[in-house]
Amino acid sequence: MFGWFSPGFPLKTGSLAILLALLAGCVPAQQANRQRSQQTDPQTDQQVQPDPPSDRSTNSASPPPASVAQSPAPNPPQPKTFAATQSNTFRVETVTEGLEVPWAMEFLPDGALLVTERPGRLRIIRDGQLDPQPIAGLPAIVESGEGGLMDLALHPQFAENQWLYLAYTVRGDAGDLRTQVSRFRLTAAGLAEPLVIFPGAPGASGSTHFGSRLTFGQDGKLYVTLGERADPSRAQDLQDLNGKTLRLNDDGSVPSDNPYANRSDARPEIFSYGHRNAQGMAVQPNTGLIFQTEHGPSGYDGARGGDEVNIVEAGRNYGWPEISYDQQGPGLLPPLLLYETAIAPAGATFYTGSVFPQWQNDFFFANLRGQTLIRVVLNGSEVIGQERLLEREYGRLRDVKQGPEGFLYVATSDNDSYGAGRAGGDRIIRLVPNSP
Ligand SMILES: [Ca+2]
Repeated sequence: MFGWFSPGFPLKTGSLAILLALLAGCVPAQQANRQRSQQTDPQTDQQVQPDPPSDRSTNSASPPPASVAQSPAPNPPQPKTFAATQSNTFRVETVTEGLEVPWAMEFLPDGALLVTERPGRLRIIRDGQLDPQPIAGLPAIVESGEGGLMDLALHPQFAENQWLYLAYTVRGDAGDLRTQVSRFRLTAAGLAEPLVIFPGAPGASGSTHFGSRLTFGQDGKLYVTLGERADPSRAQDLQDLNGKTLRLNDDGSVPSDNPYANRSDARPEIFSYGHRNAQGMAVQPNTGLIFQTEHGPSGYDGARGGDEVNIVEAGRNYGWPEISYDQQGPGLLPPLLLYETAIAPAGATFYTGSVFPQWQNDFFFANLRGQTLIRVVLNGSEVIGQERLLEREYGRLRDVKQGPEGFLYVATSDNDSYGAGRAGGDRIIRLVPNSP
């Protein structure tokens, strides 16, 4: 069962011993967490430290719903192997550079590429040319640490309604920083008809763990990731929206079939919980399953590493901070994929194009610290194997999207607060097949 980790991601013997002890039922998860933290030397680099959390309690969670509490312990990870395929069939082209922390990309129906820059600009690339003028009409955005202008999403009927959604950081009434989501109509003159569809939940004074990715599901609902604002216990508190995935209607109202819609002791917006900081999300084409990438501990809140890929489902608890890495606990879902060495996973997509036929329906996600694009080969929710592309060739990678011609576009992030900086600014590059 420990072949779950492909050869590139070896399982350390310390965590193996803890997992065996957990399976034997003799070490509570919290104890195992402490043991593991003591066994692993924290790595040090230019990671910024968050402000002190306001509450270190790990026991403030509302009790899980009966359906979750009674669910059986998840199956242990199954053996996985590397995909045999080598993807050295592409070349890399630079689409544009001179960007500042491009956080998210979306292609418009006409083939133009929209790009958010975290300082608070929305850019557009038409026919390979970056418009020097940012798109007008953005709201007031606070750039602070990991916060600023983050994700964008197009409404499923964008061609008819031109609705565009942005997730961005604002300052709340209490002076806190929080993630807000607004809808706009994209016009030739810029963004129009602004409508705040999610005003944001009370956040924190610090500038880390905002999330925030926006993705429409195949059910037409808008899914929103919110980080736990460097206050781990909030991820388990069902009356706090931080550390959650939210599920909203396209106007921000709450769907009546949300898992906690009829509970008085939980927020109805919540779809899944126990998340630390999910910065990638994509819907699997044939199944509608929602895949997320999530950052594991950074050293101050657990041994650095333990990054995750999860499939998020209604009402489920993804464990943070009760479990991380390969720990297990009743009603807590372990990750689909675990990366013991920190890679800082970010934006994600599924490939559905035709110019890379060997990549059909594969899951791709960009990695910041890992400076790589990871390709995961799947059979539904079963991992067949994975492969690392572009590793340490183009710096920190923030987002990945498929272009209209089937090329794979990747945004770099060397000019954020963790990056080394790059004189030419951040880039958008694309993977183009060598033999079209
Ligand atoms: Ca987790």
